[in-house]
Amino acid sequence: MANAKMKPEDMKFCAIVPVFRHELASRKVAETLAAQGLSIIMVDDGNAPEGHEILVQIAKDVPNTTLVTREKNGGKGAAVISGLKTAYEMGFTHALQVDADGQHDMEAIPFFMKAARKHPDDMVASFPMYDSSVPKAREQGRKITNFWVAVETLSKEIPDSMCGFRVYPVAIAWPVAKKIHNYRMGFDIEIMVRLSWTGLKMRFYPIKVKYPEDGVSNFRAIRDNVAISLTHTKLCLGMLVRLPLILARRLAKKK
Ligand SMILES: Nc1nc2c(ncn2[C@@H]2O[C@H](COP(=O)(O)OP(=O)(O)OP(=O)(O)O)[C@@H](O)[C@H]2O)c(=O)[nH]1
Ligand SMILES: [Mg+2]
Repeated sequence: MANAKMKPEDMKFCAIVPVFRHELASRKVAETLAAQGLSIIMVDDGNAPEGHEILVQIAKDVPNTTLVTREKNGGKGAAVISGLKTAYEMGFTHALQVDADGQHDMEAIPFFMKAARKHPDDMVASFPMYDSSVPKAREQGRKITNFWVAVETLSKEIPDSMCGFRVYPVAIAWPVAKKIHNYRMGFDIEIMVRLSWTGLKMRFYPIKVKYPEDGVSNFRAIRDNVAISLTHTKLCLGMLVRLPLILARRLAKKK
């Protein structure tokens, strides 16, 4: 793997922030990331002209912010793929993916960066700790996804695949991400499962998540849940194809 034996001093961190209809909340997110010394790749996922102007201004105001503009809205997955491509091209070794709506506890960033520095060749990801503001249906959907991800990876190594707060080792994640054609909410799940299939070690830590920061959610119950179900169907088939490989790797690990 390209990142093997990477030394902590060679690591170059950035944050990827996909933005759709969250341009107002994203300023505080960007300022907090910059205050932690992070370079920022903000992806404008086809926002309306007024939203785009706000993001242009944020990129001017907040140090080390690069704005990637997608002409048309493509979905969260499409936005993160654009962000990872830019991170790869700019030479960043690690990318912290974080939502623009400020749902994630930004105070956890130093902890996650420290974990990534300690384990530069691994994926450092999160599982959500909700307060009472979480919609029950979303919590239920997450449990169903957790079940299917355990089937798809034949393991319990991924306690959560939907939380959009995670640190990717870019040289490993980008080659996988660029082959994924899952541009909406299924992306976070699919890349996690596919990275697990490559044998990438994953480390999970809790993060506090609240609902909602600015009241804007792009999650569409029917459209996104249908897409997520299709994602699981595809990944279950993918698991069957890779079954010998997954089992062989499991056996090798046990020895
Ligand atoms: N859903 C969605 N999000 C997008 C899109 N493009 C970029 N994003 C960003 O992806 C992140 C996740 O979107 P949210 O609408 O917060 O979706 P979510 O966090 O799964 O849903 P909630 O838990 O209801 O907030 C945010 O930073 C969005 O601004 C898009 O087309 N659809
Ligand atoms: Mg959100």
